[in-house]
Amino acid sequence: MGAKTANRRSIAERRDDGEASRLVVVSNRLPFTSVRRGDRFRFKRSPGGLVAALDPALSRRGGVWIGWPGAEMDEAASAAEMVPPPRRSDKVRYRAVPLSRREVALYYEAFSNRTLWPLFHYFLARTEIDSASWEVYERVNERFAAATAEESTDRDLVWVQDYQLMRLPRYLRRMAPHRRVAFFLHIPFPSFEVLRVLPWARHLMRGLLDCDLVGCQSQEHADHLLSCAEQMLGASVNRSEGVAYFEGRPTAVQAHPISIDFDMFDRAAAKVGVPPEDDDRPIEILSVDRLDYTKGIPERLRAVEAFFDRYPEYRGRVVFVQLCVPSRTAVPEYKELKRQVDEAVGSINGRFSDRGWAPIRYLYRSFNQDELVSLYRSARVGLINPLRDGMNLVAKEYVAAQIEGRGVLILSEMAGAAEELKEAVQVNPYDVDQVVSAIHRALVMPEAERRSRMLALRHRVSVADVQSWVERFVSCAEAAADAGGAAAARRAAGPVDAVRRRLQPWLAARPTTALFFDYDGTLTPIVSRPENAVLSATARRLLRRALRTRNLDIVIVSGRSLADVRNMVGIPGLTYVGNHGFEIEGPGIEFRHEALRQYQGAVEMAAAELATIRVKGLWVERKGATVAVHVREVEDGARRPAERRAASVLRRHNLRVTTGKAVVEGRPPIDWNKGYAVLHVLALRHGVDWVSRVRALYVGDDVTDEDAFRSLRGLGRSIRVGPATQTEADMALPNTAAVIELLGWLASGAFEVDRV
Ligand code: ADQ
Repeated sequence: MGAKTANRRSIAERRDDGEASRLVVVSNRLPFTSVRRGDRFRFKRSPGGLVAALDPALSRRGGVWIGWPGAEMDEAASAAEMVPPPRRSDKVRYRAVPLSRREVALYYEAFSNRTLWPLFHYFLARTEIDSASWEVYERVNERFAAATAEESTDRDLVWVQDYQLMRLPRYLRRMAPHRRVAFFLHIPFPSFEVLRVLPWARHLMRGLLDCDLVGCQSQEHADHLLSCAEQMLGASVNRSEGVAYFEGRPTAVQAHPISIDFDMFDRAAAKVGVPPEDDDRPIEILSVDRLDYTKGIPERLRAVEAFFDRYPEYRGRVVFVQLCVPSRTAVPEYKELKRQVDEAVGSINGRFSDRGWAPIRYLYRSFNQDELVSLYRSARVGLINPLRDGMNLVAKEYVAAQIEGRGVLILSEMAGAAEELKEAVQVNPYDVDQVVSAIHRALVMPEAERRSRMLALRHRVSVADVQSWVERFVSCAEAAADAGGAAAARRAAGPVDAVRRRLQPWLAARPTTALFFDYDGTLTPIVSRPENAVLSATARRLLRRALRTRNLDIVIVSGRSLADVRNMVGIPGLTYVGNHGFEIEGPGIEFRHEALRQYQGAVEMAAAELATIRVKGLWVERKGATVAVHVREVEDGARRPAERRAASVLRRHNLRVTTGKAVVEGRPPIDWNKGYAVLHVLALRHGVDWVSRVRALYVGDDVTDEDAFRSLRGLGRSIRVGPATQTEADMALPNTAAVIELLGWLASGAFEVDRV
């Protein structure tokens, strides 16, 4: 079934019960600018592909477009006056979210354009980190969410656009838990290592994971988003299905490459006459960009200069046409970029110009569509090599205008478009030599090769145009929302989610978290021989990550000897508690209980006597401070008597006897256990008044862990692993796998989100 059919049917289904499912588009800007003229507003329509694509979809289905009208908040005007008055026949309404001057400065110019924009385009050095602008970004997103909640119903599909509104879904979900929400990111989604630079990265991720669908420009961006969901929030991710599960609900994460109105460009190009190939006029190489540092204009100009140096025979025969649309002209960085570009063009033209020929034609203004198409049409080469770009529509527009298939597209491999436009000559825009070679190759490329490449590109863009982008996105969003509702209900019942939901607000209320994990039966499943209880690679990876997580303190607690448990886990830097608490070692802690020396002789003598017991399957483990008799491999009928015998030997040596899972242990008869050890560690690491600053959580499965559960009652929280038993613990998890899943979430530090 094609996307179109799926889309129509789902709309029809919803109309059966009388009310239509409308499309509610939310974007930073409305598709027009409201300008005050006296006591009324005038509306100037914004040009652009997105407006042209969404408008027909909105009119077909009916809906609302919510956004900022471009005008500053106006004491004298209400939001209703800032949008065109609705007419009875209109199926589309507009809702203005007015912004104050300060909000525009901090939410839009600062956080959106000086923090998110450079960071998401991998310009770390240009990324400003400022909590005041983050605060305003939050508040504005909340306000957009309130307007959206008011304007939509649970039948509608809310479609949020772009990086200015990444927190909106979080607020909307709180205000309207059953809204169907989808999000499309027009810019690249960066890799984990880049995104983590942002102190509020987790908050953004949470915002996105409150959607039913998040669409990215390319599969690579979608993959980055899934990794960040996993690593920052501990979400469980299914890469092959493209789904992240978080807080009991799934979010589909998919590539939905945006496109252009192919037919419109194709028709417009057909109206423009094209000069014959053997014309004497210089060959044109065309670049079209908003003047933005991500587009790599100075880098491109360096390549142009290097080209005329390396291939002097093209002087007088080739002209580079650089079109720039003015952009963000009030921002100092953009003013500086403009100066840099002006200077570079001047210097290259000064160097090479000759008898009426200049190597660069530089046009700094906006062009209307016909002028643009005519330039595309006459250019032999489209040089589209941004340093980083979400998609880059110019590349697709150039292709659509090549109706004879003569032109060559040189495309940056850093643009989202590179994933689709495989037949372009692809370049690394930072590699000036490679760009120079690509220009030369394009100029000498035989016509047959040019045509086969360009016709293949045209086919790709014509079948995936912007109308099919809208339809496919909407139908995938509806499918994800409908499937997600059911899946959310199923998963919400999951034990890890239940525990996570209870822990989240509790953990978030203190700056530091101390996590205590028992080893056998908690981090690893119980096996018959202790030496076989090997930590899984996943558990080890998560513990390593947890060790690096800010404000997280990890302690491994075990009945094993200290050396043994340290060796089994094998991660330096953690705190280890061995021998049920008699030995502790970790950063800044070196502890052996003072009574150990006193009872060492008794432990050794008991161990020697126990070693003389001849029962098949029974074996004795000397653990230094304590001794254990293992009976798991003793056959059923003989186990109880063997346990009794071992216990009586231990008692005779004045040792305290504890019975665990198929093990009898003897230890010094002093009041000390895992529970005391846990409190001791907390006091040593965080001071005696740790309760006011630290959340302590203990996870264990054994009877000896009950001491820790008891010690933490009222001070911390505890989780018992395994089948329901009588326990002192507050919560339960069914098995080791569930513990590891919870560890993933804890290691991600996701619970910290609400601490801010
Ligand atoms: P932009 O960064 O604005 O968009 P791009 O995709 O290239 O980048 O779109 C630019 C648009 O402006 C094109 O439609 C082009 O025709 C037009 N344009 C460029 N120069 C012009 C000029 N001098 N006069 C008139 N029009 C001009 C963001 C992301 C992109 C993503 C789009 C859409 O940064 O990566 O492709 O959104 O999702």
